[in-house]
Amino acid sequence: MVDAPERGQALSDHWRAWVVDNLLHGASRDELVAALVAQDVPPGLAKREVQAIEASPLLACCAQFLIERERRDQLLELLVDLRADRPIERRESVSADTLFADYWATSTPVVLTETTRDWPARTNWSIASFRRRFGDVTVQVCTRRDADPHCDRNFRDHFEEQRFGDYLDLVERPEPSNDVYMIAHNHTMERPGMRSLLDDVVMDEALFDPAEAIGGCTLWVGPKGTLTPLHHDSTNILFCQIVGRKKLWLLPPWEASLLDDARGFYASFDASSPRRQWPEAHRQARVHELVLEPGEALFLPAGWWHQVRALDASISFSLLNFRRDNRFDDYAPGNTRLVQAGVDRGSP
Ligand SMILES: O=C(O)CCC(=O)C(=O)O
Repeated sequence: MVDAPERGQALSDHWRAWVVDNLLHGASRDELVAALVAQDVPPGLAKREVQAIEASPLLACCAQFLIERERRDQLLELLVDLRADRPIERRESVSADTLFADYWATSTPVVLTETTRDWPARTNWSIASFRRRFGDVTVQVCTRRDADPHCDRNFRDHFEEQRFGDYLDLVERPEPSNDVYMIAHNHTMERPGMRSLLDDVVMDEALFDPAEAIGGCTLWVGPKGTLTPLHHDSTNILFCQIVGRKKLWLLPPWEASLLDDARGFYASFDASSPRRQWPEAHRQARVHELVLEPGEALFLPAGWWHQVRALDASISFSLLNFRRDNRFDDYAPGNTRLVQAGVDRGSP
């Protein structure tokens, strides 16, 4: 029981909201009056309140929103049912036309096992070679991550400039750590001292625009054990795992329950934890788990939820500079106008 149903000669706000909720979900006036009376609300007051709420234009307005929501939910459920057990495909590589038609346009992830086969990065990139080539370059990394459970959301609070060589000493430590991580937001590829890395990347120019590589490509370097929590992006990404392995948990954007408690780009739970520990609303969600081996690339469509754990000291390289408009900034379900205004009842 949240509070007493009665406040003087009226129902409390909580109980009024309870009446609205139940009317919208099909309860009858008599059922609601009986339930309120069972909570010691005088019968006359219970009947008056339920009748007043039934007649309110606010209830009609809420009903209209619910109808619209139910229609969209039906559409999402149709999509979920149609795609239910489709596993994530693994292919050697695909042409630009196939990628755009079969994966981009259908929001379908795919692992490409041979896409980076001819990249000099495959032989030239390692922690040791990065130290030799770039050890004295000043880079930015995220530090003190362990002290902040929302370190990825608060990434700016964790920025620190370091000599790359000093950072790589931390990356090479054998014990797993999520305390330091060079992430996309550190904009490493935009540092003049680091741009020669692009010479080690072979872009399919039908798929990617090399002129957009600076700003459109990102580097992730971290120790074994880094964890990027469950989130989505608003761009399509070709995520290339160059050194070490990473484990990923993927959920499609149409797993609609995740939208309800998303905040910003982040979901509310740890997809790697046992399912029984997830919020009840998400326990039926279909999760795809996969490990990217060194050299493998994942095409990850905009909106797909992903959580990433480094199984080894790791270097990953992402390309976003597709030859298609790749900004879906309007897709921000965890940050809609009313969520920003703080009126979401689910706000933490
Ligand atoms: O590799 C990681 O830790 C995270 C990668 C990621 O989330 C991304 O590329 O959007």
